[in-house]
Amino acid sequence: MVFGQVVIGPPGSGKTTYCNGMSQFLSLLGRKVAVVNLDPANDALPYECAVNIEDLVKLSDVMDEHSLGPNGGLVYCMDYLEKNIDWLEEKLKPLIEDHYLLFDFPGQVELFFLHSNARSVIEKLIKRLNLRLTVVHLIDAHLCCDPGKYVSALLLSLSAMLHIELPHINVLSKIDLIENYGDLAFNLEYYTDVQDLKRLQYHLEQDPRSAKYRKLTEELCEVIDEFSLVNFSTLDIQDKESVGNLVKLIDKSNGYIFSSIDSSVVEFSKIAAAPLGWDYFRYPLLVFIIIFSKQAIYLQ
Ligand SMILES: Nc1nc2c(ncn2[C@@H]2O[C@H](COP(=O)(O)OP(=O)(O)O)[C@@H](O)[C@H]2O)c(=O)[nH]1
Ligand SMILES: [Mg+2]
Repeated sequence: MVFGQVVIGPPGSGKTTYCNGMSQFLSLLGRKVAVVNLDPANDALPYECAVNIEDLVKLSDVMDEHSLGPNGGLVYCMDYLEKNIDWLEEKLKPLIEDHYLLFDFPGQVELFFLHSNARSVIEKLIKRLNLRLTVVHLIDAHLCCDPGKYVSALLLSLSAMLHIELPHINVLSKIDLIENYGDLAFNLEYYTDVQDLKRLQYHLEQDPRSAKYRKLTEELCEVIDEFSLVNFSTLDIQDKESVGNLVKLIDKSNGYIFSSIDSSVVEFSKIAAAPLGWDYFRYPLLVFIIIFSKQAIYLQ
């Protein structure tokens, strides 16, 4: 079984930095890690990538040839990747023997709640290569400083969870910088636990830009509340403890923590094949002697 992570999130949320930091952290834990760059807009990669979408399709070529902007170009690239999924499968086959996979996806958020191409790429890989993947959705923590942006981050997270349908962990990234943006309206737990969104209303109304969307925002908050699916972990990629806590969560969600059970299946099969060697009622001989001698004393 092959385990890994699908790293998504808006542009600048820290996906590439995360893949770099996470691959180094996991390597220190003794795992063999392969990072797969599926973002054709990533330039100057900080990590050594095992597979690069640039070898299949280049965003600049697509934009030139089809007169597309960067967003349209990225949708085209994902479409092209889906059509050429065999190329990616062939590249990954040698790695799945013993590697843990990290997929660095593009930041265009519509790819993960509107279009089906990226989801289809992930589904095909899971089926063909028998992968166990968790989606790690990075959201820049500074969005907590603006109630309107925070609600849109919640909505984006919920939409991505419902669209991709995989084990999913939402993460407030760059949490080390949050103090730089001034005081939050509530303590950090309020934002990570996503409790009682009605309390945001007062703060939303303070912003004249949000006032005119009051009713809409209220309804959106109700939808998020009713689904009750979104919460956040936090991450400072430079902090060992922070990365370690996230790894534990991810390992639980994709089943990595149970992977060593596979090797014990061999041991279990030995018991299954052998004649019944355990007896619910059996006592060691010594226990029998003690019970028997006690009874003998009692009878005297
Ligand atoms: N302080 C801090 N900066 C970060 C962290 N993660 C990413 N960054 C910075 O955020 C910027 C965008 O990161 P990048 O990985 O390119 O984002 P991407 O577009 O989602 O791939 C870069 O300048 C990173 O150095 C973090 O945990 N803490
Ligand atoms: Mg990137």
